Amino acid sequence: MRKKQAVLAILLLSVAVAFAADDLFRKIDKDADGKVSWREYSDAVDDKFAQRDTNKDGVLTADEMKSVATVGSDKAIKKIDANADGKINKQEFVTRAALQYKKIDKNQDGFIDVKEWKAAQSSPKAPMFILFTF
Ligand SMILES: [Ca+2]
Ligand SMILES: [Ca+2]
Ligand SMILES: [Ca+2]
Repeated sequence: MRKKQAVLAILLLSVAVAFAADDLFRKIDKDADGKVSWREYSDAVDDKFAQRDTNKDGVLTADEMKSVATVGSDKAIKKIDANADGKINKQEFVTRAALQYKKIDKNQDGFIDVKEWKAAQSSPKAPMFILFTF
C-alpha cells in the first residue's frame, strides 16, 4: 500500500512538473483538456498574427517579424512567404501554422498533447516552432 502511494505520488509529481513547465501550453489549451486542438491552436495563431502586425495593415514585414527574437527574420519570412512578395499575409501565416501543427502532432490524432509539445520545442527544428511561440 505504502509503495503504491509512493508510486502514485511520483506519478502525480511528474505530471505536475510536466504541466508547470509549460504555461504556454496551458494558455493555448483553452478548455484545459490537456490537448491543443487545431481550433485552439489557430485561435492562438490569429492572436499572434494580430499582435505581430504592429501597424495593422494585415501583413507582416521583416521589421515586424524581428520581434521574433531568436529567428533570423529574413530566413523565416522566406519560408512562410509562399508568393515571395517579401511580406507575410494572414493566409500564409495560417498555412504555415497548419503545417507546423501537423508536424507537432506526432501520433496524428489531431491533437497536440504536452509530450508532443515538449518534443517539438526541444527539436533541432525549433526555430520554426518559436515563430508561433506565444
Ligand atoms: Ca484543448
Ligand atoms: Ca504590418
Ligand atoms: Ca497528437
